Amino acid sequence: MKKFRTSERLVDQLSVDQLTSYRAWLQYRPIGNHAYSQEVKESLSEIIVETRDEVIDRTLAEIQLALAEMINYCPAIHSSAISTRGLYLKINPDYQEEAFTIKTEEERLILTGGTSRALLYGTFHLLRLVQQEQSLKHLAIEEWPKNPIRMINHWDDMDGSVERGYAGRSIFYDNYQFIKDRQRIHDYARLLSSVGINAITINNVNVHQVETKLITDTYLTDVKQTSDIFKLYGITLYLSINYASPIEIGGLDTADPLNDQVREFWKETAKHVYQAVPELGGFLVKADSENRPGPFTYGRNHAQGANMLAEAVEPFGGKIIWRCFVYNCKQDWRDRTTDRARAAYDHFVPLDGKFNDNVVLQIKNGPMDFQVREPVSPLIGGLAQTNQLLEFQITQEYLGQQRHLVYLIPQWKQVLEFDTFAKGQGSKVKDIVSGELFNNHIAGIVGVSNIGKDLNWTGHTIAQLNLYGYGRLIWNPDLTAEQIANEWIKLTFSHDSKLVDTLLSIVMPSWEIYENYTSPLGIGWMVNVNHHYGPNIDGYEYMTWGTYHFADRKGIGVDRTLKTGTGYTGQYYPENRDRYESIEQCPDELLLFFHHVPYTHVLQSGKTVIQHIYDTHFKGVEQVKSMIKLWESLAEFIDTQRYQEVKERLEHQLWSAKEWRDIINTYFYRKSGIPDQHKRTIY
Ligand code: GCW
Repeated sequence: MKKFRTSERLVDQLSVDQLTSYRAWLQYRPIGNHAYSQEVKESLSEIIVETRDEVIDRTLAEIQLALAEMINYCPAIHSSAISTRGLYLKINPDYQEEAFTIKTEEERLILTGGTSRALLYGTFHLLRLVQQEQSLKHLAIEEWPKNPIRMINHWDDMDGSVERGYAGRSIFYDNYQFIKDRQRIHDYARLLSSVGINAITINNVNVHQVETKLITDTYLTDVKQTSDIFKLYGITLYLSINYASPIEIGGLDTADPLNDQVREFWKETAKHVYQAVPELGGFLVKADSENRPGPFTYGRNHAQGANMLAEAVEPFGGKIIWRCFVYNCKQDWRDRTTDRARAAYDHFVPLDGKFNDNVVLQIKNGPMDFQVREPVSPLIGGLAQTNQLLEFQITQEYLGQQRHLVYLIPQWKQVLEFDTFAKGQGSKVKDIVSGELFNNHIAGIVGVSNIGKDLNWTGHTIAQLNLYGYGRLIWNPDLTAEQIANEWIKLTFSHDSKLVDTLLSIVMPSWEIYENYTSPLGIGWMVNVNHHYGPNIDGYEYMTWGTYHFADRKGIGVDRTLKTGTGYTGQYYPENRDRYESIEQCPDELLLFFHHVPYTHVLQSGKTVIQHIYDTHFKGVEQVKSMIKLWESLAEFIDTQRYQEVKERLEHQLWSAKEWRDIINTYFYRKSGIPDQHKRTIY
């Protein structure tokens, strides 16, 4: 058995430590516990499977690889039982497509799935249990994904760069060509399917000139070859398209959705694309957003735009995923009446119920743009008759760009658990985006990828946890952030209890720590323009992007109330509206998102806003110092490469946190003239 099946070519070039980084959570470390390893060998002595297809072949290869590595045993595969032991793989068409059960029956383990894809998921689940050394003797596992679509969006451009990518270049493209060696894509597909991802877009939502041709013969063979790889792992490929394609590649002078020639162009194009890639999931569209073309140019609305495309892909079972990140990015900063936070709701709620069945709207989790703290987008719950997908950002654009250690699952948990009150109490986001609350045909969650060509996939080793956690969380939103991190630590490093506990104490508070030393109380931004890294409080204050904090010598915050502000609070159902509208009841962490208050305003915590700013910023830096100490205590448990890489990033994080602390504290001290009660150093 080769050391590492999926990357033979890479393996020859890599050191043991490098390979460890590359393997991420699929380590398959040898199991030292002899009794347990014996138990696994007996339970999985052989594999019985009656039907075969390409996904089942992957499944079988995975079991053989994993067991060879973990217990040095390679089970034989049979089409019918020859002993009373072993793992039986069965397909039961009565199961939901992706559901599986794993049951111990006498001496045998029975893994039953709705389809071969479900067997693949069940296998990864079982192998996770083995790596965590959990007994297989009395299994009665029943699993099904809460979200039907579990998708990754790549913002990869064909020149090989990745928009908002912090882990190296694209694994798909270089110099406007598909990369010929597709080993990385294989290994990536395998990682994704191991956490239940079932859909992917491989090109940026900002579709530039060359990428517009992905739906033409120039690239369709490559698209098909890429799709074939993902298909092996049960993942459906989608493409981002340029709304202006009829002009750019169709030779027309318009992209008006009601124009007959435009409609004909899309019908023909869809037909052609589906001939080449019959399994394609559909198209993802960013229209009328941040200078991208869209139906507004022709005085049409987004339902007209989306439905025209939906009709074109409908004969082939295709879907149109339409993004709701639509706002005026050319706003005048002097204009206090326009509020970017309102935009998605204002554009799309009037169109509720007007989209075709094969259209699904993709909504960012917050009304602005993936900040460290935002309220939940009121569009979720606001749309009662429209398919919708929730969009998270796994890549840490505003959260330290994978140089800072930030565990994102706690943030996403808050979003999913948020009660919208759309149908009364208990109308949680997780039940809306799963399609359950409003009985949607198409539903689920999308995440913007955080991987690239870096050997460890994510730049920061601990950022692997965000990808792992994303998959696990959207499969089952009821898992806690701690459970997910616990699993990941055991799979990725070891189950030594000191390591597990220490690493948990590093990752669990990391989001709050990042918030402590960056943008306070829900106000957001305060970053450098364009690249969005590091502090620059007024960076966006006098620009066109609609992201302002309005700090002056007396106070700070955006008044989004109905009474005196932009009226944004009115987009929520009454329970949330009233809570956010009231200065007294608005949660502290969102106060400046909803209200403009004096620095001396007293928070629910009992502190003034200004003292809160000073305290959290001093505290945040101390917390990063503690993280480093904790990490250093793990040196003996972790291979040199991963240990050093994380340590270096943590040291940079400390430097950066100090910059944030001193710049923010100094800025607000100079603006307000109010000293720190504890007389710490402010410049
Ligand atoms: O967060 C912003 C990013 C853009 C991105 C855009 C979007 C792909 O800064 O880089 O473009 O959102 O989500 O469309």
